[in-house]
Amino acid sequence: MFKKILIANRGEIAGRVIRTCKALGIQTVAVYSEADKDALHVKAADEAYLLGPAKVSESYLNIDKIIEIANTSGAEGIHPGYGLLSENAEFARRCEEEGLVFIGPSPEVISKMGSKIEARKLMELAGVPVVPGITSPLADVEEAVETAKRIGYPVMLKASAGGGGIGMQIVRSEDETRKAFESNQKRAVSFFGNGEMFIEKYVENPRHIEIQILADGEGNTVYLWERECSIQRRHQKVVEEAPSPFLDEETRRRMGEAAVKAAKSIGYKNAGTIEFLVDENKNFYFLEVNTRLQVEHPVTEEITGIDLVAEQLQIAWGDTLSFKQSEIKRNGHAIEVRIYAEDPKTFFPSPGKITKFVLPAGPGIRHELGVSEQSVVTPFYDPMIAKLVVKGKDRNEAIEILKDALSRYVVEGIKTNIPMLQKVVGHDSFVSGDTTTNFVEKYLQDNKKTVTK
Ligand code: MV4
Repeated sequence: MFKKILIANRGEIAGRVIRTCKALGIQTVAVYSEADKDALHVKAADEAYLLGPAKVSESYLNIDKIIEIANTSGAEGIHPGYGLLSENAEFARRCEEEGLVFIGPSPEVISKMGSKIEARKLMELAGVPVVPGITSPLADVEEAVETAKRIGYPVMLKASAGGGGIGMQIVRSEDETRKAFESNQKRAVSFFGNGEMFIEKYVENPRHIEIQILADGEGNTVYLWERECSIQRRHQKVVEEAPSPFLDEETRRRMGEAAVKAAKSIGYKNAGTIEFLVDENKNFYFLEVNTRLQVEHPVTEEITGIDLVAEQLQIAWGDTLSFKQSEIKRNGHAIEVRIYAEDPKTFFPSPGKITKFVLPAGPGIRHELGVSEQSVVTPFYDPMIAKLVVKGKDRNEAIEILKDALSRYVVEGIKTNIPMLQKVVGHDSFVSGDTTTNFVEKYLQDNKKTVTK
């Protein structure tokens, strides 16, 4: 096993990785920006090195500096966490070149899955169900119009390099297609430096259900059930749970097997997630592959009892998976809510000093924290400050634990989305399992539309 690794991240996920390293006897190297000199991950690690100014381009995205610190500190590998450099193929390649183990999939896999069109094409070839649509980029607006007509409205126009809903739009007519094509292509160019666009049939009222997979270097690939992440606001997930209240055992198994097929077909190694859209009739369609550990990984850990970070480290070190598919259990129900430093009414970030931070404790309550009392939340990074994860013997018990925990969760000095989370979790539609992707729009009087502009 590794003796020492560097964690190229900050916030709760850096703390999460350090915790497992401690349990496995691995020394940890933190990196931080000037804005994070007092951050929790700096204190938690065995060593910590300054990267540079607050701006991510000069700190957490500074590949050269991170690699230099890894080499001089004697780290053998780098865990990228999520976001930041985690899905940057160039970073993974640079690590390899420098003899550092990138704790994640290969640069080739990251790069292929970063292109939504390429991913669609590969999955279609592998026999994984994809939404009806095309597998090569649209040449121009005329081809977009022809393709949309052939597929049948409504369709979804998407940027191949897309993420976070950018460069994506539902279109319901030829007129809309003409208007949407150029504007979304422009946005894709400015955000991703890549204007490749494609079209898919629009799946109405879908759920977002993703499958966690683990794959070692010998081709052993398993699925660790699903996470339902349908409750989102503007492509920002808010509540995630496992298992999905929507799936039956048959669909669950079919989705798990499709995810394993998807992963094997591209030679996936390490932890990954295969995202699917699931329609009202439980038809599922491949959406994308997330080539990283995800924010919501703890709900899978809670129901399986498997430490996903430990698995990532073992796989990256070259170990064989220590369990077979049939040995992966599923127990109880877990729900995660993301605590954001934001105004619950305007949804604007709410930076500032946390003057009081009192966390609920009790059976079934787990915290992943990026801050503590007296921490200063700066405007430079993602406003997620913590995750609250609960586990019950069933969904109803998990909801009760979550409601109680949220009612006892005290954060003062900054605003948080806790009131909004309480509305979601207390809503009859949530309790009954009606968790589709339009939940927030439909039930929470959030008049800002999610996809259409
Ligand atoms: C879709 C879709 C409906 N039909 N594709 C949103 C994020 C991006 N990765 C893909 N997304 C969607 N793609 C087709 N063909 C609906 C969405 C979508 C969505 C998906 C998951 C979670 C929340 C969502 C909110 C709005 C739209």
